[in-house]
Order: sequence, then C-alpha cells, then structure tokens
Amino acid sequence: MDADTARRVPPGQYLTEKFPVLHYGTVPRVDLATWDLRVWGEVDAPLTLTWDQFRALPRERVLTDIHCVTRWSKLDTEWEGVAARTILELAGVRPGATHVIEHAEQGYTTNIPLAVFDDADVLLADTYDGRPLEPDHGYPLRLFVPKRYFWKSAKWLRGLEFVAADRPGFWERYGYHNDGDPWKEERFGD
Ligand SMILES: Nc1nc2c(c(=O)[nH]1)N[C@H]1C(S)=C(S)[C@@H](COP(=O)(O)O)O[C@H]1N2
Ligand SMILES: [Mo]
Repeated sequence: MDADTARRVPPGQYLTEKFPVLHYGTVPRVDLATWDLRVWGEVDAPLTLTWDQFRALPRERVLTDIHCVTRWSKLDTEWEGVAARTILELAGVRPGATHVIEHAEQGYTTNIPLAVFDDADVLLADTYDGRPLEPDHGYPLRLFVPKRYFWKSAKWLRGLEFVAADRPGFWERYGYHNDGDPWKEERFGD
C-alpha cells in the first residue's frame, strides 16, 4: 500500500475490494408503488415523499471511502442520490433540532448528530456504482454517512426524524459507540 492510500485507512481497518453485506434480520421486499419516505419531528414542513417525488429531487454524486466497524474499509466507492442538505432545506429544520434518527424497514434505527447529517457528503443514496442499490445493500434507498462507521448508514431507509434530544438506535443500544467515528476508533462503549 502506498503512503497516500495508507493515510486513507483508519486505525484498525484493512482494505477490501469486495462489498460485504451486513445487517440484522432479513432483506425486506419493497414495492415502489406503496413506498414512501417520511420526514418529521423538529421541522416546519413534515414531508411524505412517494418514490416518484423523491426521484424528482435534485441529485448529487459522491466518491469516497467507507469503513465498517467489523474492520473492512473500501476506497473510492461511488454513490448517487439526494443530498441530506436538500432535505434540510425542504423540511425547514427547526433551531431546536440536535440529532437525526434514521428509521428503516423492520424497525432498524440509528442516530447521528444534526451536524454530522448536515455535511456535503451525506446522501439519501439510491445508486451505487452507477446502478440501483442491490436489495442486500438497501434497495431502494439508504442513508450514506461516510464519516461514520457504516452501521450509521441505514439500509432500506423509510424515515428521518429530527429530534431535540439524542436517542440511541438499534446497535447503539447493544453497546456500539454512540458516535462511531472511525478515525477515533469509536467502535464500542460510549
Ligand atoms: N436497515 C438496516 N440498515 C443497516 C443495518 C441493518 O441491520 N439494518 N446494518 C448496518 C451495518 S452494521 C452495516 S456494517 C452496514 C452494511 O452495509 P452493506 O451491507 O451495504 O455493506 O449497513 C448498516 N445498515
Ligand atoms: Mo456493521
């Protein structure tokens, strides 16, 4: 590995070319005709977007690295979708909001600070490597939060709840770190 590549690998991680699949439970079957995405909580304008409405929003592309708490990292992954910041504008997030709870199919949740969500590289991603997400990787939509371990990127995303007080999500309640910053090796514990 050259020095430039090595600098991109957080402590305790190894590089893989593969794209491992990791989740709790089964892969949900999703029907786009009945699918929706809800945005609620500390916002002026709660949203319920159909698939067509979501697809009509302005789109962005992000090329960056991902890091899983199980120690694999993958460089230069390419994602497309709608910027988190577009959702912030549309929903009119209130000053009191401090955190975002990601809600996925089958009850999976994960929490991030609003400041982490409000970053140019955070996407509501429906496309990986130029193609629609595979069912295993979150079809039709996942959140993509590259500056945190990958459990903070909820697959099969169905809702974003803006809250005025933090609330641990699924893995956070099982002892994963609340923040999950790979550069600080925040794997377990608070
Ligand atoms: N809905 C949902 N999203 C999830 C999970 C899950 O169990 N359910 N697991 C997380 C974990 S622990 C990881 S490491 C990544 C894995 O994403 P991948 O399967 O696309 O590599 O998804 C995250 N998102
Ligand atoms: Mo994970």
